[in-house]
Amino acid sequence: MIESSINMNEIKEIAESWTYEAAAKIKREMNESYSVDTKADEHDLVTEVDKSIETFFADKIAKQYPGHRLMGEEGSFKDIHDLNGVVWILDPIDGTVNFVHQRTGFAISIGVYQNGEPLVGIVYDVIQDEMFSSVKGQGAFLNGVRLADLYESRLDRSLISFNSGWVLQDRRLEALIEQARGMRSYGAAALEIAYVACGRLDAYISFNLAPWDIAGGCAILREVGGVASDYEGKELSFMGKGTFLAANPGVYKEILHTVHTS
Ligand code: 2AM
Ligand code: CA
Ligand code: CA
Ligand code: CA
Repeated sequence: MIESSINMNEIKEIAESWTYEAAAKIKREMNESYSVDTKADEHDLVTEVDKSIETFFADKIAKQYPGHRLMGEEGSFKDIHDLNGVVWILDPIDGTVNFVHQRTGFAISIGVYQNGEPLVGIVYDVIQDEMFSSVKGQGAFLNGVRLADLYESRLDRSLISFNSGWVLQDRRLEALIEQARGMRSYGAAALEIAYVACGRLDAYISFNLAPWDIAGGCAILREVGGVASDYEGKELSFMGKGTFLAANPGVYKEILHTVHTS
């Protein structure tokens, strides 16, 4: 498929409208009783709602774009072994622990990628009604208002976010805690990347993220000049799990320097 045959603006408009529809469905379903299961361990939850939202998008995409493929967290990823053509990388609910325990602080995340390159990004905070979106080469938006390009900030003036548990795994994070202005933790990777894009955070770090956690946020971040890679500075593959660093461009350089010297 050649890129000129793809209408990125149409994809963004349609993805946004499906996302609003899916969000209304989540809000209805969260007020009814739904089953909650654990996946790998007690930290890792999945609900009936996660699955029903993935099915909602699978049906919509198959009907509207039969040539596109879906890589979703709740099962559809199993059929995807490469990023050839157009792939919708979906997290139906990012921040499921927040969804179950806090009933806020979760998002729908979509990255529409063509041959591994981001075309469209969507990260929607369902309860706060904040729609972060982007189209390749056309900028990123929060509720339709264009986000400013990130200027190069400094680590000593930065807010950094990661799950506090990661400190137990990688003591190099202690140096960052010392050097940053402050730490935050939201428990929803897609939102935390979107927050880096809009300047609420200057960096977000994780040691175990999948493509659907990061695809939407990375598409958005790129449009404002933010940087994302794995924690050692290597390029992301969007196939398989790994470490992750998203940051303001100035802070990114300082974090990688700290990682490699501590
Ligand atoms: P999820 O809610 O879609 O599972 C929590 O800090 C963040 O990391 C969330 O974005 C969560 O996504 C993601 N995450 C990825 N893998 C995880 C895992 N094995 N257990 C818990 N959260 C995970
Ligand atoms: Ca999950
Ligand atoms: Ca996720
Ligand atoms: Ca999820």
